[in-house]
Amino acid sequence: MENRTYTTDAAPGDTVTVAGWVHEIRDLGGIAFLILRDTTGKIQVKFEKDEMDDDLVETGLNVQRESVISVTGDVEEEPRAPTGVEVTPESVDVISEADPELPLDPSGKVDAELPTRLDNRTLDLRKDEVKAIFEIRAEVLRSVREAFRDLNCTEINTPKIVATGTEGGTELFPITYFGQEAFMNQSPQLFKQLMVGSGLERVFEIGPIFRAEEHNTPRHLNEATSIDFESAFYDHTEAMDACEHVVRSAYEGVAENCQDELEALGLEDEFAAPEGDFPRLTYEDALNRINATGELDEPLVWGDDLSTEAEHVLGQEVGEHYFITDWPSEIKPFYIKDHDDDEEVSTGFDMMHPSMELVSGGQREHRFDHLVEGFEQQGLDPEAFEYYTKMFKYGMPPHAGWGLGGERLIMTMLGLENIREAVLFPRDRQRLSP
Ligand code: AMO
Repeated sequence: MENRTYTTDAAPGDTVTVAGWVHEIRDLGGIAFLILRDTTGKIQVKFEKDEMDDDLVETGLNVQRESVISVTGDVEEEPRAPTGVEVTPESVDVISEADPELPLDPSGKVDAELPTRLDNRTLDLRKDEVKAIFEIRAEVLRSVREAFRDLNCTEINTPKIVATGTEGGTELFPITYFGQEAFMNQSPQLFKQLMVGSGLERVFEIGPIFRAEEHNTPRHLNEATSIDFESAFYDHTEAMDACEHVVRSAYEGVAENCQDELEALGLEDEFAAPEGDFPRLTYEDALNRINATGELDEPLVWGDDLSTEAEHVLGQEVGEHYFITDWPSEIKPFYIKDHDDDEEVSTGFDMMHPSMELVSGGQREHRFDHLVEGFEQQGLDPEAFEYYTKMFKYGMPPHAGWGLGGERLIMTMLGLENIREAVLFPRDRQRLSP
């Protein structure tokens, strides 16, 4: 639109054309105010009924809320207006009239349940506090990319339609691929590993992962955004350092560039980037600390995975981001390397927020014979993965990496109650559209 001025740029003395949505109309009798909203903010438009053309007043005050209009007029200082300025209109153009019945109220005066909000995301994102989540999400991804650049990584994109799963067979979404069975990829795991053996060495990917999780929970999605890292010549401790850098950078980017958004969410005072190094607890330490609280019905024993409840108990004990290292080999996937001096213990790690797991990673098995053995032990057919394993015969460096759940990072950062709040159009058991 030619000559359009954003509402926040409209300064006293200017003649402007502002365009956006009718947020509110307040008719006080002789005088009426229309509040116009655009992506930058809101501006007051003043109608003095006796002094203005009747048609202009009628157009401006009879328009339905949430209609798209443009207003041309002079901007003046007005301390009583919400932003300190107001526009006296010369013309009002109704560009797209809204239905009087709205499925949800973007002014937020009437609360809507999450399903209604998700069904009407366009209207939902007209609310400052909802829009703020997605502005912050964009900032997180920008900061994360920047952090990967600090680490000299190359961004890659790998296939989402694949022939085999990697993260457990029951969570796969099968699809038909020209008459052949195929799946939506659960993780870029094998592809990112293949790239550390290429000339690229250190890579990252930000992309969708697909998990056919059986149950709806507040922290699981069927399509999530994974932030994946993999580096040649890294061990698991170096991978953890990189993980810390990336997560901290995401927080710092938001703290630095999203003050208005944090304010819209009421988080401006409490938001802070994690300070200091993330504590690194071994799995054994973790079990001991959980068991010592006596809060679980049954104490955990070596080889148990951590239940949601166990994660909460430990999260409360630690109270900040932390790693759990040295997991039992038997509960980590085939691609995770065991410690050289004890094959019962793996180099696998998880990075936790006090409320949930955010990251899994580890050093990888790069020795061909051990890798093939690992497949067999997990009941997977190494031949189905030949495209992957064979590259381990042609010079594969030791390497390590991790995968970070993008929505969980945003959810925990902003204290959202449901992971769906951090996704525009979530996919879960009930939700395939929009
Ligand atoms: P994992 O399966 O633990 O590891 O996934 C890594 C991280 O991705 C996020 N995540 C999810 N978020 C929302 N909904 C889901 N259904 C979901 N599933 C996973 C979590 C989790 O910690 N290949 C390995 C990573 C690696 O070793 O590099 C992997 O996929 O935050």
